[in-house]
Amino acid sequence: MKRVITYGTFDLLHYGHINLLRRAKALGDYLVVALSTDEFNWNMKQKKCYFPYEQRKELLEAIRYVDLVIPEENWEQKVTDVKEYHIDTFVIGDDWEGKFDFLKDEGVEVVYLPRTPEISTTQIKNDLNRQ
Ligand code: C2G
Repeated sequence: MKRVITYGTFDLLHYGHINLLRRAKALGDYLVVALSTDEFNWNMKQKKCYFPYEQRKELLEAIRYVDLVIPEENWEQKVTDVKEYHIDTFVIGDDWEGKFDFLKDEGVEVVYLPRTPEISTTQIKNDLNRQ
């Protein structure tokens, strides 16, 4: 049973997120998604989510590729998460290229996947504001 983990905000869920989750799941048998809490988003990523945590969690749990959703509350928890959930592979979009290589020291494979072009939550918000 190969276990994969990824992290993110996943606000205004879109096909770029789904492409990431599908490819992440294809790397193993079990996918954990660590979902950024509203506090973490605001305090550490200066992101104000449209959907609060519970609704973003519900949306993710409805996706066939996702097996478990846990809260992401800080930048440091990745090292303990990979131990606690017996993770073999960490996956994230290549906008984070190189940022999480330290997880290799925990015996975890680190994979950066190409982002899906032309779509982002920010782009959606901007387009809607222009209408
Ligand atoms: N993503 C993608 N293509 C897009 C948009 C997003 O592949 N067009 C990927 C991102 O690279 C990330 C995941 O989808 O792997 C979730 O994106 P965000 O919600 O923007 O995640 P982010 O705010 O980058 O949070 O500790 C890590 C952070 O929590 C990552």
